[in-house]
Amino acid sequence: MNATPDNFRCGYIAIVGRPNVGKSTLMNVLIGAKVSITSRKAQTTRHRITGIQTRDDAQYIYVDTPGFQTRHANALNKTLNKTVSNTLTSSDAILFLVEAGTFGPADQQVLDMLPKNVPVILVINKSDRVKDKAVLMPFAQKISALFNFAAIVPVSAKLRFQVDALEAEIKRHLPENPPVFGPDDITDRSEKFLAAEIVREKVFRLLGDELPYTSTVVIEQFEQEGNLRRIFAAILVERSTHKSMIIGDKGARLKEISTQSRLDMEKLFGGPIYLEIWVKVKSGWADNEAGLRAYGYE
Ligand SMILES: Nc1nc2c(ncn2[C@@H]2O[C@H](COP(=O)(O)OP(=O)(O)OP(=O)(O)O)[C@@H](O)[C@H]2O)c(=O)[nH]1
Ligand SMILES: [Mg+2]
Repeated sequence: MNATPDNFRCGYIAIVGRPNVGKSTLMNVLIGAKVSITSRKAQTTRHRITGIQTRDDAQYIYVDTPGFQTRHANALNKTLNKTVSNTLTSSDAILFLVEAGTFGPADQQVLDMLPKNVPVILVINKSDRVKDKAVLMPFAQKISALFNFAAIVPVSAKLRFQVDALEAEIKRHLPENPPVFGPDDITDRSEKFLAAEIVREKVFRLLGDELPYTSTVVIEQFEQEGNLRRIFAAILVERSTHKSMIIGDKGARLKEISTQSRLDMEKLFGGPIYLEIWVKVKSGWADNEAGLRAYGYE
């Protein structure tokens, strides 16, 4: 192994913004692997999750956070918000994401939480959606008047537009430090955690807006035998009506959830997967702090 160069840089970069602006999508393209789940629905990310990118001269430790919640005041959302504020103060740089052309009260609320002693880069995501690029400039100017940003970078996480430019900007703010993780590490989370998240993503994606966001996934068994991983997952829902929605007509939807999950797991873990998924009714889990800890919410 080569020795770490003297001026190697390494640091933590928090990714924050209101729900659905593309935080997880951006982190995945920055690290070149899908460790954080994404969907069209707001409130997809529920756990702090790191994504790691190691270059010859720097290691970037990104921290994806749940979109800051303002609408509901249940225990789950309070826990999510606490996760976000704890992450901010311990970062070397912050990416504050907004959606090109929109800045509302939910964005303002996140902006108000940002610490003054950490460099904040304003990232204007989804710029591919703006047909008339001339409107981006006044939009950027309007927001930059609200805070002392270290830089402003318009990107499209989806099209990978300007992602390299963003990385170069981030690097300037990383302290000189040896790497914290190994060169091949892509996250600090276990395969068991990632497996549960992949199933949750498929539930989110395949159920559209029918299913209330209070459903979760637990891995009841995770065994590895040589290259084969055997995974038994349970989807927990609040009501029996939700259970039948997930199972679908003659089990068709659950089968689709299972197939898509398995394919993603095979890609991420690099080996064959045997996957069984059960649906269980367990009401009230999102309103109970002890229950949240039991399901892995910090
Ligand atoms: N057009 C376009 N869509 C994007 C872009 N980046 C993300 N999206 C889409 O925006 C939606 C939300 O993306 P996520 O990455 O899940 O957003 P998030 O900010 O992590 O959301 P939460 O975890 O719920 O707070 C998904 O449907 C993405 O495909 C982009 O650059 N352009
Ligand atoms: Mg997310």
